[in-house]
Amino acid sequence: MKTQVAIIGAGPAGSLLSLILHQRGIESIVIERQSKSYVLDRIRAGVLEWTSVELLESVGLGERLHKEGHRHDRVKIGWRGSEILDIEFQRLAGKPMMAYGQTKIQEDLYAAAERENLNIIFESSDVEIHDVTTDNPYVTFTTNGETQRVDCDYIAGCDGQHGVSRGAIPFKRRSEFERAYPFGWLGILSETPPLPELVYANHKNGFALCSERNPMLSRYYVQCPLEDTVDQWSDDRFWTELIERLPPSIGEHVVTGPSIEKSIAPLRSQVIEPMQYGKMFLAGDAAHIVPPTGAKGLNLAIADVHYLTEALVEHYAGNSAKLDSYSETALRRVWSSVRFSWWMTVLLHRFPEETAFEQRMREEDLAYLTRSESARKSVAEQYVGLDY
Ligand code: RFL
Ligand code: PHB
Repeated sequence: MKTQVAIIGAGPAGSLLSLILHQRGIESIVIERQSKSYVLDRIRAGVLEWTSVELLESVGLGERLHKEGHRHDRVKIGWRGSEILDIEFQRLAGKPMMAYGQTKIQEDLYAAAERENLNIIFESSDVEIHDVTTDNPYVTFTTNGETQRVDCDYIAGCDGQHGVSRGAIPFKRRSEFERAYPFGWLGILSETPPLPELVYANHKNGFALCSERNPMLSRYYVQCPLEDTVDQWSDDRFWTELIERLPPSIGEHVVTGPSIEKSIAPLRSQVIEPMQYGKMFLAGDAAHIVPPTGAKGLNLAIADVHYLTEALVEHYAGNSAKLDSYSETALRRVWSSVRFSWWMTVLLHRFPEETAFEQRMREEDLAYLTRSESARKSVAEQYVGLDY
């Protein structure tokens, strides 16, 4: 096979990249390891920055997003038992956020891929990247028991944190920056009405988060030890812990019910530099991971795709300046989100080895945010995200 851009991974980054390139007259083939239904069943992100919403609108994915998404103008942060900090990001930073699950975005992307006849090859194994530093790079993989080869101008590595693309950059040519956090998030979905607002909490038992997927589907998380397994967390134990960690005036409104999904995710920050090697470009989780506390991961993946499509479109029109500086441009935004996600994580979790001193420092940060509108404005600006 032959195409202009071979894309590895059909998660949000890879499938959005293929769609926008197609709309701008550039051909691609997407190679995905999993089946379509497997990708659609993964429960992940829930909250979009407004720049992400506008980008999805601009490629024709705005209709269901606006119908089923729920706009949020603020988040609340519970701390020291009953205190509540209100970050009104719409008022302070001029933009709202949108609660719209990654599962729905992925459904919208696959529906658009079908409508526009995009070439996504699911269940492709043994993906290998070849000759990226030459003018004739190619990708090989196995599908239906046969080895296939795609020759291309460029390769986009959109294969997430466990993909193969980042490994195509020789060890000596890449830098990795990493922080693993000593805890995970236990997340559940339940068919109960969510709270009207997003609520984060710092409590002596650890972090908690209340979010939503739709008016009858709630998404909640609590911090848990990394060694925990879901069998140790009955629904009863989960609801008791969640409600205990919230300020009582908020916890009393939580509607409990049976969980329909329960999983534990570790928390990590990681950045790979540069995001380009020869004819290969990395985008999304393939290049960077953030802990979900700042709600940035999917938004960064969408931003990378924006920068990369603009760069490829200009390149094929005769100007390569943006393609040459793709890594630098994307990394500026990446580091700003990595810093914010790290800061939110440290502010809102309890670390196993810490002392009462660290907790006092954290509470002082929260007290300062409560007193100072300029401090809240700074958090609001970072939460809603930079313009492209
Ligand atoms: P993905 O979604 O991991 O997709 C990568 C795709 O590549 C495929 N793949 C391969 N294909 C071929 N060959 C190989 N060798 C391959 N290896 C992998 C995979 O099967 C997959 O289909 O990466 P992408 O597209 O970069 O998208 C990134 C987002 O999924 C991720 O950043 C977010 O989910 C992070 N995240 C959140 N982001 C937000 O912006 N807002 C949020 O509120 C938010 N909440 C979250 C989150 C992530 C979470 N978890 C579970 C990590 C909440 C949680 C709990
Ligand atoms: C979610 O709804 O899954 C969600 C919301 C906010 C976050 C992380 C995850 O910071």
